[in-house]
Amino acid sequence: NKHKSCAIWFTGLSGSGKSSLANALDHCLFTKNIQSYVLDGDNIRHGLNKGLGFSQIDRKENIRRIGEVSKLFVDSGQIVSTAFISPFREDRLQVRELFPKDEFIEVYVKCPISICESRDPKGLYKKARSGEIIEFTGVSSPYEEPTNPELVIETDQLTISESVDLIIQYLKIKRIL
Ligand code: GGZ
Repeated sequence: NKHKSCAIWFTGLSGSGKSSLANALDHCLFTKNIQSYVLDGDNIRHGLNKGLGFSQIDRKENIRRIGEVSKLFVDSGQIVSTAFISPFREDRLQVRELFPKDEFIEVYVKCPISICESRDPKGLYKKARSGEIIEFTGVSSPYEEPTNPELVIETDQLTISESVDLIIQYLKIKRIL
């Protein structure tokens, strides 16, 4: 079970399916006896990044720290999957530059906002539309689409398991698995 370690950087709108995909991939890697870990809002924004909000400056710092932590996971030999909106191209580019080219895989989790909004599991889009939440990505704060992601996964077109298969296939082609 020798594998290369890398960071799999999921980016996309709230409700696009980043966390679901990262967790499904993590589970799949676990069944292959590959060391893997998921960083997401639950374990980062409530801990290390408690106190950071959603202004452009706070998001930048959020992403910068997550990039540095991801690097530590890769140094420790794991495959780390991160599930953050990371809406700004410049911030994602800054993270990319922390890694050798073949150890950073940007996955654009692409989904029309109308569908993300119809999912709205936490009712956040509704609150954003009413103005109860300000600077909400896609509504009142920008999402800058990746221009050159390693992978694009259209979550309104594929099941989670089909999406995981695409990522696994990519990792095999790149000789990471
Ligand atoms: C975007 C927000 C906001 C605002 C709270 N804008 O669907 P969720 O709930 O579970 O995921 C969203 C999460 C986004 O945090 P990230 O750390 O991924 O964002 S970033 O990468 O831009 O720093 C959403 C919730 O936090 N949330 N307020 N204003 N998402």
